[in-house]
Amino acid sequence: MKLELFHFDTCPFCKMVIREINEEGRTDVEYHDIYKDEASLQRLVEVGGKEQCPCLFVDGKPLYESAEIIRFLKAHPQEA
Ligand SMILES: N[C@@H](CCC(=O)N[C@@H](CS)C(=O)NCC(=O)O)C(=O)O
Repeated sequence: MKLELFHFDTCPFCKMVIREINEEGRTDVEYHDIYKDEASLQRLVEVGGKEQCPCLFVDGKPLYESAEIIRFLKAHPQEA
């Protein structure tokens, strides 16, 4: 399962998701800062349909809403 988090530095909802990732000790999430990488912003808008962060791409499919993302991460621990 490929996990990619679209985020930016000053986004409090992104920070909640990143805290969860760190607390779980996950190393399986690839980060894309949408304001440091124009291609990431374009991909988020093209695939997700909006610029809202955080957004977790799960095998390329967008999942918005920090609470939903955290729920998903808890339900899908990092695979060995
Ligand atoms: N309910 C959402 C709120 C997310 C949100 O408001 N994100 C802001 C940044 S902190 C954003 O991306 N705003 C731009 C937009 O929605 O287009 C969540 O919990 O993830």
